[in-house]
Amino acid sequence: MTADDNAACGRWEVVLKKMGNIRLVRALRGSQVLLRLGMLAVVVTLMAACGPSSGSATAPTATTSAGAAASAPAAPAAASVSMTDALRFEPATLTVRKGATVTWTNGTSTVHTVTDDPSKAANKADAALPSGAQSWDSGNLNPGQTFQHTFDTPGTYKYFCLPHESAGMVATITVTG
Ligand SMILES: [Cu+2]
Repeated sequence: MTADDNAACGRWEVVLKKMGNIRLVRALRGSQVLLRLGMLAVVVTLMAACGPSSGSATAPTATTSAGAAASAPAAPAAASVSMTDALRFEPATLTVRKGATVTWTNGTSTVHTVTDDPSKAANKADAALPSGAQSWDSGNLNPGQTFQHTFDTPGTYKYFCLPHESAGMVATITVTG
């Protein structure tokens, strides 16, 4: 036993004697139990002394990594396209995820359509569908009207406006898996 250990033992003896438990002191004297108690007291004292500083140093910091991961770039599940007075779809190219619904709004003073049907295209290249996807045609959309289509098949869609195909009113939507 070292001097420190003896000192620790001495302190415990004093405490225990004050408690009037002399027999316990005699039973413990020379045994490892008293040494362990003394070391435990030192360790507890050190932990209490170091607690505040080490606690603040290792305090968990707030993290937003989970939120950042959840908002990682991904094709949207919904999107909007407008018809313009310049006889264009805006945006002319768009990427959405599988299952997304796109809403077209005719904000012009002219009738337009949203058509993806090769059989109705003057130029077959203006209409394209992934294999397995059904063709569609909104029919005439008067000023202020809207049309929606949901894309369940991934791939590239090229669509056009029937009255304005030759004017270049053609656009593309890419649907990601
Ligand atoms: Cu049009």
